[in-house]
Amino acid sequence: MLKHLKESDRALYEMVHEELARQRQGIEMIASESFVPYEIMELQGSILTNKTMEGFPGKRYHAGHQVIDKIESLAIERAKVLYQAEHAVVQPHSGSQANFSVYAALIQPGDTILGMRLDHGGHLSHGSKVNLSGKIYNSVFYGLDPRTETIDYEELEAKAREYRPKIIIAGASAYPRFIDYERIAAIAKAVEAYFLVDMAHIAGLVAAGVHPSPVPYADVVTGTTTKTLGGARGGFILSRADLAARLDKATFPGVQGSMHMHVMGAKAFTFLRAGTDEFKAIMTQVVTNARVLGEALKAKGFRLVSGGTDNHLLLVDLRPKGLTGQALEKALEQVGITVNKNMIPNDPEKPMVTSGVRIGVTAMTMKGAREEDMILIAGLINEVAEKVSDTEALQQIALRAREIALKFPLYPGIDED
Ligand code: DSN
Repeated sequence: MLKHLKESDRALYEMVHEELARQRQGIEMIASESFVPYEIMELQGSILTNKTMEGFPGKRYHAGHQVIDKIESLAIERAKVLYQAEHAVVQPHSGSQANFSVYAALIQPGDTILGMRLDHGGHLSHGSKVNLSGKIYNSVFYGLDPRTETIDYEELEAKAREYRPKIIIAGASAYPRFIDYERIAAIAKAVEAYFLVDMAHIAGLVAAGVHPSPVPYADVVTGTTTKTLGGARGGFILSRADLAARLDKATFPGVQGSMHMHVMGAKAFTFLRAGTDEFKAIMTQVVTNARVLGEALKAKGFRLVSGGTDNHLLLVDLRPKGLTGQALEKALEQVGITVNKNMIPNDPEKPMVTSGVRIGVTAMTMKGAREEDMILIAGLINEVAEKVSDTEALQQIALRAREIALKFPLYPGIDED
């Protein structure tokens, strides 16, 4: 791996190897992470990076597009087939960029958008005031029902009727439950709003058919090819055919310039792989692992926001353990278990402290972890929670965490040249 870099930039080469060792030896549980197959790294490191290209297949602003047209068309066709969508845009550099393309396509600056509160699990690009989406557009929010900690659809409807948004956004970064797309679509129709679903976190689960698809209900669906899709680092958009031209134009020249052809190649492979039985088996295991981990943590006295999970992640309320998210994240990091602190609904703590952690199982499942490993990991998380300040105990737990991580070789032999 990186044999040329090894000669020309030893310091950077060693940093990459240091990170490889961290990924191999650690228990990775950041909910937006996964481990990509070799093909993704090959494509993202390929000569495709050399080509500058703007426009769309058959209508380009640079010459030499014969092969590039074929690759982009392949990625588009595979995305459409995978999600049974009428149109796909595969140029967005990220999920956030994809969302901005949708806004640029469908609404004007100053128009109102209705999204899920960031501190209830929504995403920055859904109108947060600290994000450009909340500065350009007039953003209003819905949240969770405090009793069930699931989306408060009545509040969503009331806000939709009060503010008459031009777009209603569903989708989240830290929401462990199914979303009732049919119900939100009906609300959007009643107030004549577009319905956008950002399925970035669950795109792999949807592709595998282990999570309901928003495509039949939404006007537009955005996603990323990372996270549960486990592929290229980028975004994409799906829509009905009648919105195709507006979404294309909003992406280029509206929001982006040239596209990233090496990532485009990797996206084409991502969409192919996500349609295989092997991928479906991994996603099925992701859902099982998340459920088993959640039950095991509950048995140890942790509280899960909404009581459980339907997808790849858990939102854990640490107040019953007398801990903040910041304290547990730090202690877990010391033993090689990587999670992120996360606000829980109506969190009394500040965003850099929080009362919760978000735990995802995609990466470890892609490495090969199964139910029995989830139970062991839950046990370790509990031990850490009970000994956050006991350095000696944490050192002992770290040895056991490393043993679990090393059961699943990551990219064996990749560092041998
Ligand atoms: N939205 C961030 C996350 O969920 O971790 C990054 O994709």
